[in-house]
Amino acid sequence: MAFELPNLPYDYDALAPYMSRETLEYHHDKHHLAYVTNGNKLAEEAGLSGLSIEEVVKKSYGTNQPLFNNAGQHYNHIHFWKWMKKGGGGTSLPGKLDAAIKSDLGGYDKFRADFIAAGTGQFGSGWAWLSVKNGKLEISKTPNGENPLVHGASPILGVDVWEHSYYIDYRNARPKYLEAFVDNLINWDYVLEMYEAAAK
Ligand code: MN3
Repeated sequence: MAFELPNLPYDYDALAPYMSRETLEYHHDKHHLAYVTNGNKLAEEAGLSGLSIEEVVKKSYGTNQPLFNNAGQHYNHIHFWKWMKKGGGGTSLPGKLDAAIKSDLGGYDKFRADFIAAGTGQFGSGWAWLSVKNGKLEISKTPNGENPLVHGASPILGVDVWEHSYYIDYRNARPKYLEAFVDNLINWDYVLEMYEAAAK
């Protein structure tokens, strides 16, 4: 099925001051739209336009880099919008996630530090991730449009560290953006939803 640009699940002003209307307008309306438009063209050329986004991402990895870049970024952004909400973040996690973060990652404070370090340490464009692999949570980072799906893991939370995601609001202060994302934006209910789906 053809890729489609999803609407943002909130108003363009909803995430301010942590992520501005201007950032969302450029990031969603222009960057994400370009991944959808280019992804559809390349998927059709590759004869893969009938497949789900997850299948296109996995099939194009290592075989069709232009398609993978766009399909990967489409997948990443579909979820990225939903991984944020107004009044998100903070330390009140759903019980099941809180317990898993304690047992697999050493607790919330260590998760926060390691997740921010992964995003800060990604050289150039990319993403930091919280994923489920072999039944356990893990933190990782990937370059460009890559994601944990192609490394045998199920992503349940990701943060975009391309400059287009933070340069308008934070300029070069990527760590400040990552702190604001964790402390004020994460939609833990959606993370839980993906965690439960990954555990099945
Ligand atoms: Mn982006």
